[in-house]
Amino acid sequence: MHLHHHHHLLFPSLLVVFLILAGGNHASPWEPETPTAPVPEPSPAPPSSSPTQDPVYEYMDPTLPPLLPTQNPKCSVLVLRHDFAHTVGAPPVNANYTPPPECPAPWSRVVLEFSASASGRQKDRIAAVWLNGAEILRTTTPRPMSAGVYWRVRKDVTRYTALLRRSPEGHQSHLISMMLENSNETLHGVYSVNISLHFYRGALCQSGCITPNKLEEDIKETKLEPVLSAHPAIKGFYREPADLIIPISNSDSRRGFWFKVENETEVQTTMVVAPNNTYRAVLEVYVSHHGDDEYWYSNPLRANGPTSWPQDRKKNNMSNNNNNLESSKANGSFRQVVATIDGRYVGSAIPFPVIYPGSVNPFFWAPVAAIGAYDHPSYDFDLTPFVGLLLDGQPHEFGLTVRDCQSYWLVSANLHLWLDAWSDVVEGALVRYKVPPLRLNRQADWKEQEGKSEIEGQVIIRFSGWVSSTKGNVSTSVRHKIKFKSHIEAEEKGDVTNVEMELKARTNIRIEKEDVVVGRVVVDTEAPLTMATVSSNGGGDSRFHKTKLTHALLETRSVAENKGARFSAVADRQESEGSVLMEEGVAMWGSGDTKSIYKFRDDKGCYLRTVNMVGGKVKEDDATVSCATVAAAAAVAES
Ligand SMILES: *[C@@H]1O[C@H](CO)[C@@H](O)[C@H](O)[C@H]1NC(C)=O
Ligand SMILES: *[C@@H]1O[C@H](CO)[C@@H](O)[C@H](O)[C@H]1NC(C)=O
Ligand SMILES: *[C@@H]1O[C@H](CO)[C@@H](O)[C@H](O)[C@H]1NC(C)=O
Ligand SMILES: *[C@@H]1O[C@H](CO)[C@@H](O)[C@H](O)[C@H]1NC(C)=O
Ligand SMILES: *[C@@H]1O[C@H](CO)[C@@H](O)[C@H](O)[C@H]1NC(C)=O
Ligand SMILES: *[C@@H]1O[C@H](CO)[C@@H](O)[C@H](O)[C@H]1NC(C)=O
Ligand SMILES: CC(=O)N[C@H]1CO[C@H](CO)[C@@H](O)[C@@H]1O
Repeated sequence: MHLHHHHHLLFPSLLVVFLILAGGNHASPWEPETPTAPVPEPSPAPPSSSPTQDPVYEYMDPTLPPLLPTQNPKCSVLVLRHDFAHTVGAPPVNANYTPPPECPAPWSRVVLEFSASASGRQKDRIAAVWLNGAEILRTTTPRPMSAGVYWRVRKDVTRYTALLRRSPEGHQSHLISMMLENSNETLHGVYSVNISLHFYRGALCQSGCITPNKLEEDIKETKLEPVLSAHPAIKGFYREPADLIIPISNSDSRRGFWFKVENETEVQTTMVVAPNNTYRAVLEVYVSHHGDDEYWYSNPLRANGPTSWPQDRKKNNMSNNNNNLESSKANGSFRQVVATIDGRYVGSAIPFPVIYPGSVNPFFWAPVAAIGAYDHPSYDFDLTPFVGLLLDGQPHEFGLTVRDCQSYWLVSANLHLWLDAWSDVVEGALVRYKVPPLRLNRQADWKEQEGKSEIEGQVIIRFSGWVSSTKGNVSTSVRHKIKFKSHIEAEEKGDVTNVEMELKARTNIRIEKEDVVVGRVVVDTEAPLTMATVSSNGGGDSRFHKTKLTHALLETRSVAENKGARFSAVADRQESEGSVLMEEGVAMWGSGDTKSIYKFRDDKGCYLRTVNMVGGKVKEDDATVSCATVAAAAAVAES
């Protein structure tokens, strides 16, 4: 089957498959201290601006199609509608959300649909959506180069059922909030946003599920027993939605529920009292990087390293290469978001370097967003081994920090707790805790603006604990391996730069009951990035940058539980090439080609989408659910 994509396609056969990186978030973060340059940015090719301002031009994040069952959602509710015109410094916009009485929980799926349009040219902005202070979507807006731009993000939010349903205390109404700081003063674009929730009940994969050609064999070979598919993220940690979700977020929400982290010594904390009948815990962390760390993945290791990154010129107002101004954007190209309980390390992740729609070369990302830009990945830490420490009825301090960070990061987390309905008191203990520090080998060799920086490190972390509830005495062992390598090089007085990053992480979770293994979860993640830039004088104060960039997010998950096993694999890759003329940090002119290849495979089926954008125009947009095609594409990619 070969399908051509026009906006949104329904894939009845993929009913149960969800977006892992559903839409996109965008927006170059609002930088209050950087005045928006008055210079209009000519659009290279795309949309002729529409005088009627009707949404006519779709920006997209070509990932897995969201769950679109042949059956319609049981209920759909528009929960928030707002025009973000001049919202700098304003608190989040709030609306009451009432769980739909005509389709009460439980739901087989809940899908959040974020649809937005821009009335004109605008910068990209960071935004988030919270439900009762718990984050459910971190997103960036695109960087619309004309009026009429619209886009959609659809995300499986079933894991937030505890926040979406009627609360046990009987409160009918919940608070949904959204933050998007926009300024329509210099660029006049107003962002109009609608947020809806779609509730599904009943089996989502009835008779119409795909019978993939090649997959049958795979299933036999690996003795996998196919079961109902779900969003890959849910497979690993949220097979059943939690009973209670406690936000680890800013209780002073005037500037949003997220915490702003300015430096590595700053630990943001929330006190939490866990119910005495908690038997499982997962911490889900959302992060985004801004300001001096917008390009952390390409930051050199010393303050007066290369200054040719376009963004440095913006801040430092450099018109030529020979001034040896200090770059504020040093500190190396390594960041690690770390979660603690009472000061003790309980989990960490090296964040996937999301490239914002205004970053590197804005013409790369219009109309196709960079990986994760419209729906930032979140990071899950299984805290079940620590549950025993939380069962004393006392408040415990949950902390979030970003190692080696510079100003600023926006961080928040959700503590998902599963409660034993049959018991008032659960017991548990942490048994093993081996958490060596992630030691980094840092090397820098710079002479003026030429040289190189290297950072390398790896660590294996292990902890385990038991929790005894009416579900039995269950031991959970977590093994987390992180491997990181980054190389940054500059030649020709900083005019030629090369950035390479490799990030690999593997989480193994083993669940045992009476010394018998009853479950296993393995999540493998890889995030390679390469970026090569050649800069030259563009005339006057401008600089001309030619960039070639490749990046990818690869993730495989497998879950074995009782007699069932499931797996999923996502490979989301992009290759971009193009030029941009920057003047005082503003893209004056440019062009970009981006090829996106998104591959998904699980025990139920496959999906491949290829979008080829040339000079800002989509030249090819193909999707297929043929596993043979996906396998062939995989073979090509790996050769
Ligand atoms: C928001 O919803 C309203 C009412 O359904 C519709 O007219 C408008 O076009 C929607 N806007 C966007 C950006 O989807
Ligand atoms: C910004 O948007 C608001 C609300 O739509 C409007 O009243 C105001 O005139 C706009 N400002 C500019 C400079 O366009
Ligand atoms: C870190 O940031 C906090 C909050 O802005 C500030 O109070 C503190 O002085 C900073 N620490 C360092 C070492 O810069
Ligand atoms: C950058 O420097 C030039 C020349 O020194 C000056 O005219 C311009 O106003 C400066 N721009 C900013 C944004 O500081
Ligand atoms: C939870 O357990 C602790 C310690 O056993 C006890 O002090 C506390 O009262 C219990 N809390 C509730 C709500 O039962
Ligand atoms: C649960 O099992 C662990 C060993 O796996 C044991 O040390 C602990 O005492 C058991 N707890 C209970 C309440 O039986
Ligand atoms: C690795 C590194 O260079 N870390 C530095 C980051 O910046 C802070 C202060 O801004 C320094 O204290 C760290 O040593």
